Amino acid sequence: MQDSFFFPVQNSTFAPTVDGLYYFIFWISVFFLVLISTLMVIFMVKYRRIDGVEPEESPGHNTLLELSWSVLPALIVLVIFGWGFAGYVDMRSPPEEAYEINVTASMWQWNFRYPTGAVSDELHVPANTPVKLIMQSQDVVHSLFVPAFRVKQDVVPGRYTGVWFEALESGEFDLFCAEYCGKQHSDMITKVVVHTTDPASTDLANKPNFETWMADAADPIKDDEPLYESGKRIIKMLGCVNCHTDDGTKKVGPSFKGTFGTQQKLHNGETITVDENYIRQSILDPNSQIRAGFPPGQMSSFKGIIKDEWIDAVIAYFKHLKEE
Ligand code: HEC
Ligand SMILES: [Cu+2]
Repeated sequence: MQDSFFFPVQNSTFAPTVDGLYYFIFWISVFFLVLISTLMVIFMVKYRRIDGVEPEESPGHNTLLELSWSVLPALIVLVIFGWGFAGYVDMRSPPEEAYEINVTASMWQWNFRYPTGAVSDELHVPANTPVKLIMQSQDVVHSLFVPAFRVKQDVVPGRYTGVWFEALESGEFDLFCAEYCGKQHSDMITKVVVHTTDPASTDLANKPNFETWMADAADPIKDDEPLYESGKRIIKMLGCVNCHTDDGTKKVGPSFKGTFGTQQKLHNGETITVDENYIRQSILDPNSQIRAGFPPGQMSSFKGIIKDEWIDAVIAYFKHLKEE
C-alpha cells in the first residue's frame, strides 16, 4: 500500500474505482488541453495575416469532422457518467450485513458508539468487513471525511445520514471534519484504527485484533482496579482529554486536578461547590452551568454517550486527583 502523487493510500474497496475515474478524467483533460493548445498555436502561425496576401475562400464545412467532435465527446461524457453513477450507487448501498456504528458529531469532536456499548473518540473498525456509519450532529453541519477510504459524507442536525466502506488493511488513517463548523473546526481531526479480525494476530501497528479491542472498550470499568483508574481510562476514551487536563493546566476547559470540593464562580456570578452533582450535570448538560473565565458552548452534552457507571468512575477520578 503506497500513496501516490495525487492520493493517499488506497485502503477501501471504493478507492480503486474513485481513483480510476479520477485518472480517466484527468488524462482526458490533459489530452485535450495539449491537442487544442497545440492546434491553436499551429493555426495562429499558419493562418496569420500577411500583408499583400488575400484570404482564400472558405472551403465550406467538413461533415465527418463536425460529427466526430460532437459525438466523441458525448460518448466520453456518457462513459464518465456511467462509471461515476455505478460507483455512486455502490457507495450509497450498504450491504445488509454491514457492521453498524453510531456517530455523533458536535463542536468540536466525534463520538463513535458500537453495538457492544463501547464508545470511543477514534473510529475503530474491523478490516475486510463492511462497516456502516449512522451519523447525526448535535449542532451544526459537519462532514466525515476519511481520505484513505475515499468517503466523505455530511453530518446534519435533525436527521441521520449514512456512509459505508470496507477497509482493506489494518493501520491508522486520518479522519477529518470536512465542513467548516466554527472556530475549532480543525480540532475535529482524529483517527480511524483498522484492526485485523484474525484472533491470533496483532498486526503491524501492534494493535490488538478487533475483538480484543472491543472487549476492552465495551467494558472500561475493570473489577480488578480502583474505580478512579477506570475513570481515567474513560476520560481518554471519550476524548475529554482533548479539552481537559489532569495536571492543573488550563486547556479549552478547566483542569480536573484539585477542583473537587472547591468553590468556583460561574459565568452568572453564582458560586457553586464542585461536588458529585455538579460534575454529573456538567457532563450531561454542560451549558447549564458555565465556569467563569471559560466560554460557553464549547463542551457538548455527553447524554446518551456516557453511561451512569462511567460518570461514577469519572467522579472517583476527580476525588483521586484531589488527594494526589
Ligand atoms: C470540546 C472541549 C471539551 C470536551 C471534549 C469536554 N469538555 Fe468538559 N468543559 C469544557 C469547557 C470549555 C468547560 C468550561 C465551561 C463549562 O462549564 O461548560 C468544561 C467544563 C466541564 C466540567 C466542569 C468543570 C469545572 O471545573 O467547572 C466538567 C466536570 C467537565 N467539563 C467534564 C467533562 C468530561 C467528563 C468530558 C468527557 C466526557 C468533557 N468534559 C469533555 C470543554 C470540554
Ligand atoms: Cu465539524
